[in-house]
Amino acid sequence: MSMSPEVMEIEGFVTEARGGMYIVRDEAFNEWLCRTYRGTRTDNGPSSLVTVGDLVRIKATSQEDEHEGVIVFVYPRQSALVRKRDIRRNRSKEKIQVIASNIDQLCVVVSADDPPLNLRLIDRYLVFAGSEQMPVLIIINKTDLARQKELEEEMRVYADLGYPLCYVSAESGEGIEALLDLLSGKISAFSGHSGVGKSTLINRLIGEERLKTAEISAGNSRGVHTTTNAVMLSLPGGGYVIDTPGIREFNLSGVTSENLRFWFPEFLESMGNCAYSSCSHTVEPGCGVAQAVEAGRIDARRYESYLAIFDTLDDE
Ligand SMILES: Nc1nc2c(ncn2[C@@H]2O[C@H](COP(=O)(O)OP(=O)(O)O)[C@@H](O)[C@H]2O)c(=O)[nH]1
Ligand SMILES: [Mg+2]
Ligand SMILES: [Zn+2]
Repeated sequence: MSMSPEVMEIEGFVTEARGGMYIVRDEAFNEWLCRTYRGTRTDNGPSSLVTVGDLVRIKATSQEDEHEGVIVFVYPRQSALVRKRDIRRNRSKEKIQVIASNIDQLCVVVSADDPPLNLRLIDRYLVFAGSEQMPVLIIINKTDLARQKELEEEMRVYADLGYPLCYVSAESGEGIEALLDLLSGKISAFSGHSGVGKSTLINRLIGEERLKTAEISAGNSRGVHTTTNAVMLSLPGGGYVIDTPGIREFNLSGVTSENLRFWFPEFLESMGNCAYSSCSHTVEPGCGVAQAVEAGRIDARRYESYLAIFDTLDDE
C-alpha cells in the first residue's frame, strides 16, 4: 500500500453518489464528502470511475473535523450492476454505466398482490442474476394482502428449484426479522417493479424514512419513478441495502439464445432427448423439453417464460 508520509490515507465504502460528489464511510462510520481529481487511480477500466458500493482510498483535504477528501484509489470491483445505455441519448463515450458495485446478492422484490404477483418477472430476474453469477433472494412483499397457503403454492416451483424465498409485509412488519437475518453482513441490491413496496420495505428495514415512497412523492401510486441515484443504506443488524432501478434498465447483454437454457435448470434433464443436438427448445420437432412440458414434468408456465424471454433476445 502506498502511503504518503504526511497525509494519512483512509479506506471506506462509497455509500452515495450525487452530482460528482461522493459520500464515503470509513471503518469508524465517519462520513466523508469526497470528489475525484486528476490523480484518482483505478484498475477498473474506463466505465464509471466511482460508483456506490466501491471500496476506495481517500485523502483528507479538510482541516480538523470537517471530513472532506479526495478519492485517491478505487479498488477492483468484485461485481457490478450495469445499466443499459441509450446510445442515442448518451453522448459520452462510456458504453456502460455501473449502478452499484460489490453486490453480494440481488433481492428480487415482488408483491403478493396490488400489483399482482408477477412470476414472469421473477423468471427474468433469475436469468439476469444467473448470467451475472449473482446470488438471488426472492422477497414476496404485501403478504397481508394474500392467503399464505395459496401464495406458497404459486411460489413452490422456485422453492423446489432451491431459490431462497422470504415472505414479508412491510406494512404489518411480518417477516422483517427473518429478512434482516438474510441481509446481515452483505451488500444487497433491491430491485423490482414499481409499486411492489421496495421503498416502504427498505425504510422499515433501516428503521427510518430515508426513501420516498409512492404515497409521499405523488398522489397516485403507479408508475412513479421515485428512485434516482443509488444509495447504500446500512442495516441495524449489519449489512447494506441499495435501492436500484428495475430490470428494464439493466444491461442484459450477457444473456443469449445459446445460454438462456442454463437458467432454467429443470430443463437440463430433458435436453438429452431432443432430436437435434442444437435444439433451441422453441419450435423444433422432437424437442425433449417440449415433451416434458406436455407430460407435466416441467412447469408449463416456466416454459412459457423461457419462450417469451427467448423471443426478446437479439443475438448479434
Ligand atoms: N398492503 C400493503 N401495502 C404496502 C406494503 N408495502 C408497501 N405498500 C404500499 O405499496 C405502495 C407502493 O410502495 P413503494 O414503497 O412506494 O413501492 P416501490 O415503488 O416498490 O418503491 C405504497 O402505497 C405502500 O404504502 C405491504 O406490505 N402491504
Ligand atoms: Mg421506490
Ligand atoms: Zn429441445
